[in-house]
Formats: sequence, structure tokens, C-alpha cells
Amino acid sequence: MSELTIASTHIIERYLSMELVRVTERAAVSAARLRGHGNEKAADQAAVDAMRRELNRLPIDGEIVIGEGERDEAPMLFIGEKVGNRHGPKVHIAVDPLEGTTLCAKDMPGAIAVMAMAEAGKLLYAPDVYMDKIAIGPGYAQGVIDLDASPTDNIHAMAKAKGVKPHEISALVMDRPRHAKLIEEIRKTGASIRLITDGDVAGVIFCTEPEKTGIDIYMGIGGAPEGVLAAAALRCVGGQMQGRLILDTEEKRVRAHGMGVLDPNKKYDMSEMASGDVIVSATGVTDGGMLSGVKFGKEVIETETIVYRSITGTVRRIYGEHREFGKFKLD
Ligand code: VTB
Repeated sequence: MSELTIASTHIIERYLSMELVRVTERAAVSAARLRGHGNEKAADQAAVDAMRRELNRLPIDGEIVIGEGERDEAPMLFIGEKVGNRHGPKVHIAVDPLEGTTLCAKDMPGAIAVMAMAEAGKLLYAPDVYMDKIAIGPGYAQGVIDLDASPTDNIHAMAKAKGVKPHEISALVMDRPRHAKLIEEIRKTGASIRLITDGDVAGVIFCTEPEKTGIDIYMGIGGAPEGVLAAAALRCVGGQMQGRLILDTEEKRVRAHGMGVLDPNKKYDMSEMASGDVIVSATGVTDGGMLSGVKFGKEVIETETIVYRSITGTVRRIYGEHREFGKFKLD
């Protein structure tokens, strides 16, 4: 068993883990009230409002680095917005108040409310563009996978590292026309593919428990904000991930440059996307493979949350039974 020495000056106070749970619980309950109503915008807005209100109650001097978009396109939780009561540690925050808005609007599996908090400067300041990503779970030698290798080579390397044949490897890919070639190439190796319609934060996290989820490797292009959130979670439990921002227009390159991305082709390693002490919390909105969705009872609202902390590698699953419904109302 490994021993851990934690320098008290270099960590986020651990009680903040529970505070993050409260934040994602509130966002999830607010979004879940609009589950299955076909209105993505309304569900997202409800989650944003709830998350923002709770964040502003926290004893932190926080800044959103991954949020709903840039200031001019997002009235709330925009990149650069200050949150918290300002009486606390300087922290940077990544939020996706409703990851999988379509999943929520259609009441399909896998919508979650998710956020990460780290010491200031430790999360990648990523614009809201696409990111090419590859990820695997813990227990493999560093460098098994490489974003610049072909999908065939990555599947073969993964099979070798796991001690199985390529057809025993299962990849998770988002079901998008842009992935037609990727899917074709993976299938040629004999590996199987689970296609998901949305929600690749959970998709990446699935790789950390292959025995449970059946997923060994994540491949393909999804959102950059979701990439940073997934990297933050993966850092807490181990695993490997690489990502590259897709800055395919001059406008995107200029925007990214303004946020500190000096090399538009840079391949980011997991710990370049999230380093230092990171806490990640996610609460289920709809039922999914990772988390149960919010259950509304007459007397009790039930939530399920998973909270990770990188410095200790602790993962907690917190089942909440909420009896005081007033706290979910926005004042
Ligand atoms: C991606 C993915 C997300 O939306 O951002 C996707 O990372 C948007 O991609 O998990 P498309 O433009 O291809 O739809 C999600 O699926 C949900 O926010």
C-alpha cells in the first residue's frame, strides 16, 4: 500500500469535495425536472442557473476556465467568470452543468452534471472547439497508446498490453459521420465498437473500469471542454489520455492563442490538461452506465454522485436522499 504525504499548503481543502457534490446535485436535479421534454436549451439553462447559484455560495476565489462558452455567447458560467464568495483559495473551475443536453431532452441514458476544480493555473484553458482524443484506463505501461499512431496500431498495442487478441478489445467512439473512417479501420482490426450518441466525458471514464463497462479504449473527436473534464477525472484514478485541439480555422487559432494556446498543433497529455490537486464531481441526470439518474419521490429526491480527488486517488459514490425540497428552488 502506498503512503501519501500531502503538503497542506499545496492542496485544495478536502471539505470542498463535499461542496462540489452539492453543486452537481443541484444542477442535476434542476435539469432532471425537464428530462424528456424535448427542450435542450431549457434543461441546460436550469442546470446552469442552479450550478451558478451554488458555486457562488462556496468559500472560494474561483474562476471558470471551461464553461458555457466565451463571454459574448454565454451570459452565465462563461469562461473568465469569477465565482465563489471570494473568501477562500484561488481555484480554477471547469463546468459542464448538463453534459448531454440531447440525452436529457430525450430522456436517454448518460446525461450528467459535472465539474472539476483545481488550483489556479492547473486546468487547460481550452476554447469550445473539438478535440481529437484517445484514452485508456489504469494498469498499462506509459506510452501504450499514441494519438499520432494509426487506429490499427493503437488497437494492436492495446491488445498486446492487455494480453489478448485485437478482437477481444472494445473501443468506444461517438456515432458521427466524421468517424466513418475511424470506425471502418477499428472494425478491420477485429475489435468491437460501442457507439454513443453523446456524452463522451463518461465515455472516457468508462475505460477506467473495463471489467464493468466492457470498454478498453476511447477514440475519436468530441468537445474540448469535455476532454479536459475527462482528463481531470482520469488523473484521479490513473489511466492515459492525449488530446489535440482542432483549430481548423484562422478564427479558432486566434481565439485559442488569446487563451494561451501558442502551438495550435500541440498534443496534450492528460496531466497537461489537468494537473495538481484536482477534484471532480458528477451527478447523474438520466440513468446511465456510470450513474443513476435523479429519482423524484413524494417525500424524497434521490441522487447519485461520484466524486474523485487526484491527490489521494479517492473515489466516493454518494447516494443522496433529499427531504428538504426548498433548496432546489432558485430564489
Ligand atoms: C461533443 C461531446 C459531448 O456533444 O462535444 C458533442 O464531447 C458535440 O459534438 O459529450 P457534435 O457537434 O458532434 O454533436 C456531446 O456529445 C454532449 O455535449
